[in-house]
Amino acid sequence: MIRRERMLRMGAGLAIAMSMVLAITNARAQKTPMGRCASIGDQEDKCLCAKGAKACGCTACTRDEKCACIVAARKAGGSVTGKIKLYRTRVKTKGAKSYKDVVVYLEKVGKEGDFPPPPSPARLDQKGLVFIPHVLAVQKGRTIELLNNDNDKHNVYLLYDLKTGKTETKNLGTWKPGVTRTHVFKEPKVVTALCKLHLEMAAYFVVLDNPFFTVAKIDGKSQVASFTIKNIPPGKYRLNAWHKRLKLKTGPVDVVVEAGKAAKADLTITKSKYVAKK
Ligand SMILES: [Cu+2]
Repeated sequence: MIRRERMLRMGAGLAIAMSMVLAITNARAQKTPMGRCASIGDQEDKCLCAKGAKACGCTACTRDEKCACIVAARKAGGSVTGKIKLYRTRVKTKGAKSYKDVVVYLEKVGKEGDFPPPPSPARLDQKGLVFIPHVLAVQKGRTIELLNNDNDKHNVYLLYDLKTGKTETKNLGTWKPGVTRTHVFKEPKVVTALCKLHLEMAAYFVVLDNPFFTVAKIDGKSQVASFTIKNIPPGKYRLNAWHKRLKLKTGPVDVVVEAGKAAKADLTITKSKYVAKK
């Protein structure tokens, strides 16, 4: 009898807690729709509304495909699509620390502040003694959640080169299983992430100026990667790429983006010794 009562009381407590969570969620949901739509971050086909953004006049954001902001951006913007080929080399594309990832990005688009980072966080997980993903491309200013989904403690230790040529280090700390911490990079750079407790763990943050990038994957068999960067405002840009070991054979290429059209641009990456000297 006593046990039953306790169960009932727990059930009632749970119901109250759940209704409180629902009430809070509803209150939040009601607040956001009147905000203006910022941009389509990270090429996601989702509407990302952020307060104070002036990029479009979407006053009733629906956060989905039908959002007027997305439709307008698609009509107004163009895309860049192409292939990344390897010159005189092959890479391993299997395994947690493979060489399959190529970050393709546009160097300068618009003015500072034209494309605020998405309000939703990016994620770097730690699971099975592996950082997931191995390469995380992220817009500067976007919050990154650093998860520990293992049964063991993990540490995140950052390494990056300064403009002076020196290497800077930053220890973000060590945390327990189930704990998530956050970090924000304010400047574009390439950062290596390590775990001091598990020396085999490594990941790369490629921090970029704007949301016009993608992480292309090299196919193991063909050794070619395909990419598309969408919703780009019309203009002339420089297309660049980052790979953890290979470099662009002839440097960044110029691309002209026109509204509603797909510009084609192929890139070749290779070992440093084959990179064309300027
Ligand atoms: Cu670790």
